[in-house]
Amino acid sequence: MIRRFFLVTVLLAVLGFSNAACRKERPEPPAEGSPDEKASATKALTVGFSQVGAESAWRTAETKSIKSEAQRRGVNLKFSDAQGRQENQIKSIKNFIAQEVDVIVLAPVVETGWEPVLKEAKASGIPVILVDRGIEVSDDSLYATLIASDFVEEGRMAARWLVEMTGGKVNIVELQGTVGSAPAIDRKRGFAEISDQFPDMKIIKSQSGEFTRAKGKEVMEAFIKSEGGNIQAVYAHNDDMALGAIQALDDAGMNPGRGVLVISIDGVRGAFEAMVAGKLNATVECNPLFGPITFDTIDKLLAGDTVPKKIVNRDRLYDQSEAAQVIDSRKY
Ligand code: GYE
Repeated sequence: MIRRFFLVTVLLAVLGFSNAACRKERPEPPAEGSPDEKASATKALTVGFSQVGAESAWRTAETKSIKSEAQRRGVNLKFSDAQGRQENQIKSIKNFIAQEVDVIVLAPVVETGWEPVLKEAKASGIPVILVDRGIEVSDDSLYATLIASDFVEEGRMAARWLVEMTGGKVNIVELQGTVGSAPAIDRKRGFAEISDQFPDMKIIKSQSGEFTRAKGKEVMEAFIKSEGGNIQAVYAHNDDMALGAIQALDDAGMNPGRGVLVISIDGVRGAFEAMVAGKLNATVECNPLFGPITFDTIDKLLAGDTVPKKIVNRDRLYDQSEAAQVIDSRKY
């Protein structure tokens, strides 16, 4: 009797122990096909997201979209705001690697300088998804995919609109985005591709306004000081800088939207408000709502499905003619 009791106790202890050890390694999966199966598979996911910062309304909308989609799907999102600095992004990627996240999502502030840290991620077997901005690397196996708009085409769209409005005769000042960033480089290139075809379409000044409203205003004030009445149009690489420039033009009594044409890129609510007020002429939409597509892509990647190397978001231009009609339906 005593012997049997002893055996049972030992057996239970062993079973209990091995069960606990198992549980530590991997949680009991839900029964196959059960309604919770899919949700709980996603729930186990940990994703590190290294964001550029909060320089613009566009950026804030992107952050919100990714955070809320993560929450909706029960993904454990580790969010890191780099405050516009690449070294902060590199640090946070190293942290994500140390924490053994399942996937890293990176919105890279600039195009170059990523190889060493992405090699570390690759060596740890952690896939990296680039969102919204591309990078320059010699080995493109360092990232799984890039989800972004075609910034060159956005620049072309802005320039074509200006050609239509002016017949290709116009003096332009350009407010560039963050130096070295993909959208600043490509939006400048796309615009120039078109404007170069018109000898009287001249970019008389071009400088970075760092994608912010405050810097856009400051640089515009300097442009007004040096060029004054020569300025016939403003091309801003994002809406925030255009809104800053509009303030500077208003302060100088230069009548933005009429006396001086203003065109920008992003399509945020503030831009639609400025179009309704007649101060901004047009904006090229660049959709920041990355949440759903980012997590759909992560699911595909982890399921072993082939994911294209580049997923391109489609953009279009809005001008004052439809701003009032669509403003209420805008999602950001
Ligand atoms: O246009 C701008 C921003 O990378 C596409 O970054 C993005 C750009 C966007 O801060 O507003």
